[in-house]
Order: sequence, then structure tokens, then C-alpha cells
Amino acid sequence: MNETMKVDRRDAKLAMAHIYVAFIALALGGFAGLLQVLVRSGKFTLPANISYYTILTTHGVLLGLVLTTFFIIGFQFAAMSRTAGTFSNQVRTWGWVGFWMMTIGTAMTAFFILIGEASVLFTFYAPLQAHPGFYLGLTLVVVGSWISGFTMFAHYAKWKKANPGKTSPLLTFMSVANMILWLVCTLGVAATVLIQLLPWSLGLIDRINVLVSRTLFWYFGHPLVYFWLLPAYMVWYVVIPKIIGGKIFSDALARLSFILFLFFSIPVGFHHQLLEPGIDPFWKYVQVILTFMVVIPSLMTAFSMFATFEMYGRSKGATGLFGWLRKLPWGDARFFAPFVGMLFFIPAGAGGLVNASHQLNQVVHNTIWVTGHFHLTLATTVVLTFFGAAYWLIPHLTGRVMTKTMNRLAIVQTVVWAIGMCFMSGSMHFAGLLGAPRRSAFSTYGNSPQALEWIPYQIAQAIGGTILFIGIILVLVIVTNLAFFAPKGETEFPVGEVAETAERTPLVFENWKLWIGITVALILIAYTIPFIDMIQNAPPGSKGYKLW
Ligand code: HAS
Ligand code: CU
Repeated sequence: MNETMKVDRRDAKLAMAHIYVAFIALALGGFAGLLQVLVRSGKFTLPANISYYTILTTHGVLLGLVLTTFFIIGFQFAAMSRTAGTFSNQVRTWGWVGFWMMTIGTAMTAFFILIGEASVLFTFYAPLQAHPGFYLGLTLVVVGSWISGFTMFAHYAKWKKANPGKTSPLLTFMSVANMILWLVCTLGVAATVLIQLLPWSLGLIDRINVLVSRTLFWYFGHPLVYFWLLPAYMVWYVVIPKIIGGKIFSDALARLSFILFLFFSIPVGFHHQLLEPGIDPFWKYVQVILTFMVVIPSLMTAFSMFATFEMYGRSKGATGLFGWLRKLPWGDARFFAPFVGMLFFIPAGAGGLVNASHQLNQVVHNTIWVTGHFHLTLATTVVLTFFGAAYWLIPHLTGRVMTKTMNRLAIVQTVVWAIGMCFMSGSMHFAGLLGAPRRSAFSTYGNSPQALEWIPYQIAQAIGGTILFIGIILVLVIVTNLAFFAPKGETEFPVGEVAETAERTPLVFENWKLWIGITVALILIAYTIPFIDMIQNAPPGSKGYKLW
């Protein structure tokens, strides 16, 4: 076996470079978030004529796109080096090329947002238009991430060659699956940026088909959220069992759930466009059904996590229905933070089902309920799991150890985050049900009679947002400590073993040709006809070019 227990120092540097950028994005994006809740409370105005939308774009892009992508790629590089062996020099060099392209792209994008030339929000829908530099920066980020993806595929191929007939290490398999998902879905955003938005913002064409651009965006936008979620699932499936001292419930089930995510993540973008005219209700219906299919692998994950916890608890002598809960290592932040993330995913997922239900979507669409939904899913479930991973990943990569004090601070951080999010996301959900719009500054509706009803919730959001900002400061203190100041030493990169009782993993899971084939077929079924409709029925005045 060429498995290593420790990530090679040179690979560790590559992974850490990504993680630094991720946490810098957290610091800046978190500050923008604080400003936002203060503005929305109606008690604060931004100085120097800065637009609310500039701040909102900064927040969404830095946290939704930069923090996530950098953390995920850094984490997956580390996971692959740990489980499939040290990178070759060539793989590592390409990893750095990807990193620098993404970083330069991010800097460009951030620059145009901060000078107020790209206040287009993280979804950058037309007809909002940004400076061409914003789209070019995004393109660099995406192309850089593709390079990182192919780098990971190359490393995986090398492992396969050296280990014919063997199932690949679980974390490596999962990283590859997530990068395939990413590659397939980013084709949509690359298409709208390169064929539509960039030429339009350069003035080469004077109009674009907005419906096509939104559809291409959501072809990407939904799988994007699973690209965020799957690394959290990697931690839940593989790392958490080891941390609690238990076993992975089933390797095959974990692989199956990742394959199902690949199939059903992409052909579901219409659930973000349910209220959009111009899409035949039949195709919305098809995609809603597929959305409910993609819930299944999450339910499998919930089942698997419960099984892991219960098996472990019972092996320690727990009895009764929930006796196993008492046996879990509550004082260990590496467990506690992701566990709280799991707990929040129960209401978060339920909210997702509400969103996806066509009729209920009419109540919540474009209200701040949706913002509440993704602050539970992304900003709690995923982010708390990433924090929990950082608590062992960073010291592992920097050759340090987490002290008891830092561990205690991390527990406090998790509690602070949970309380802040209850206030913030809870009030967002309620205000959304009362019709409070998302993405609106107080000044735009502050005097309407209906808005009076929303005020208490906006104040609760400001309180929650302030608590969360304290949470961000705490995590930055911990991360800085782990990266630069914690005592030198060895920290484990925990990788769980599969329970003896589990079935052997069938080799068919590595049949990527088959899985990609099914993925493409599902995409074609879900999108071909509605897409032809959109182009054929493009609005008048399109000068013969149906895409713009
Ligand atoms: Fe969503 C909008 C539907 C999941 C993120 N979503 C968004 C947006 C974002 C986002 C960012 O159908 C806004 C985009 C924008 O700016 O417009 N979402 C869903 C559905 C799911 C879902 C059906 N979303 C996510 C995840 C995200 C995310 C994950 C980020 C990471 N979402 C929608 C829809 C919209 C939407 C519509 C559009 C709304 C509109 O009108 O604009 C599902 O995948 C959820 C399935 C999850 C579950 C939960 C399983 C529970 C588990 C935990 C087990 C706990 C344990 C601990 C083991 C069914 C796995 C237990 C211990 C104990 C002691 C109890
Ligand atoms: Cu979605």
C-alpha cells in the first residue's frame, strides 16, 4: 500500500495555501455580512455612498464562492494525498497552477466588486451588468478549479494503475466524484459567462437572452450547493467515525450516495426558476421530481450517521432508544462542531423540501425565507463542518497540535454560532413568511405599512448577525493559532475504517464511464426540450441571434 498516514510536507503547503485564502475570505465576507444586517435593521447607513448591493455582493461572492471553493479544493488535495499517497512533482505543480489562477481571478473579481463596478450579487443575473473584469476574474477562478480537478483525476488514475482491481480509498473516491460534479456543472456557468455576459459587458453585443442566462446559471447553481455539501459529507462519513472511536457503517452506501448526488444534482436547476415565465410547467414538474430524488442520498446519509453513532454507543454499553447519545465525545470540538452542523441540517433540509414544492415555493420565493434556508444549509451545516475539519486539518498540515484551551474556545465558537444562527436564520424564515423580500435594503421599503411587521425580525437578524460576527472572530483566532502559534507536534488526520459487518464494496462503483453517461443522459432529458423552447421563443428584437 502506498497510503501514508501523514500528508507530505510539500502537499501540505499546497493544501494550506488554499485554506489561508479561504479564511481571509471568511474575515472580509463576514465583515460585509455584519454591515448588511446593520443596514437592514434600519438603524445604520453605510458611509461614503457605498451601495448596499456592493456589500451584499462582497458578502455573497467571498463566502458563497471563494471561502467554499478554496476550502474544498485544499481539503480534497489533503485528503487525496493522505489516502492515495504523496503527489508526483507534476501533479503538485499543476495544483499550484490551479491555485494561482484561482487566486488571481479572485483578486480581480474582488477588486471590481469593491470599487463598485460589479454590484451584481453572487448570482450575477442579467440584466444586472458588471465590469468585464468581474467576469474575467470569475472565468479564471473556474478554469483554475478545472486544472485542480484534472490534477486530482491524474492522481487518482495513478493510484488505480498501481492498484489494479482494488477499490480506491473512500476519501479519494469521494473527492473524484465531487470534482466530476463540479466539472460538469461549471460548464453551464462558463457558457453563460463566455458566450453571453462577457461579450455583452464588453459591448460586442447589445442584448442577451436573459432566460437562457438564468437557466445556464441554475444548471450550475444547484449542483454548486452539493459541491459545498459533499466535502461536509466526506467528513461525516469518513472522519467522524474515527474521531468518536467507531467504524464507518458502510463503505458501499457512502459511495452509492455520492453517485446518486452526481446523477440528480444537475438536472434540477428549475427548482430555482419555478416562478419564471417562459418555462413549460411540465418541465418544471419533471425537475421537481428529480429534486425529490436528490433528497434520497441525504436521507441515506442521515441513516448512516445515526447507525454509526448508535453502533458506537451500543459497543460502549449504551441501552435504550437514545442512550448512545450520552456516549458521544461532546467535549471534542472536532466532533461537536460537525455534529451541531448535522443537527441544523434537519430543519434546513425540511426547509429545502418546502422550497422545492412548487406550490409552497410561491409563498417563499424571493422572500428572505430563502436567505434563511441557505444560512442553515451552507452557513451552518457546511461551514460548521468545515470549521470542525479545520481543527485537525490545519494542525496536521502545519505540524502543530490543538491545545485544550483552543479546543474549549472551539466549543464556545460552535455554541456562539448556533445561537447566532437561531436568531438570524429563524427570524429570516419568519419574516419571509410575512412577505419580507430578500436582497433589499431597508431604504427601499422602509416606509411601507407592511414593512412595519418585519421590523422586529430585522432587529433579531441584526442581533443574530452580530453574534455570528463574534463567532467569526473566534474561529479566526483559533485558525490563526493553529496555523502559526500552537505548540509543535503531531496531529492525526483521522480516517475511519469500515465496520467488519459491512458488505464488501463492489467494484462497479469505479465505473465512471457508466456514471457520467447516466449523468449526461439525465441532463439531456431534463434540459433539451425546454432549452430549445427558450431559444426558439426568444423575445423579439434578437436580431436573429437567439442567444442574445
Ligand atoms: Fe437549497 C435555494 C431546495 C439543500 C443552498 N438553497 C437555495 C439557495 C442556496 C441553497 C444557496 O427547491 C439560494 C440560491 C439563491 O441565491 O437564490 N435545497 C433544496 C432541497 C435541498 C436543499 C430540496 N440548499 C441545500 C443545501 C445547500 C443549499 C445542502 C447548501 C449547502 N434550495 C432549494 C430550492 C431553492 C433553494 C427549491 C430555491 C428557492 C427559491 O424559490 O429561490 C435538499 O438537498 C435537502 C435535503 C436534506 C435533508 C436533511 C437530511 C439530514 C441529515 C442530518 C442528519 C442528522 C444527524 C444528527 C445524523 C432531507 C443528513 C442527528 C442527531 C440527533 C440527536 C437528532
Ligand atoms: Cu437548488
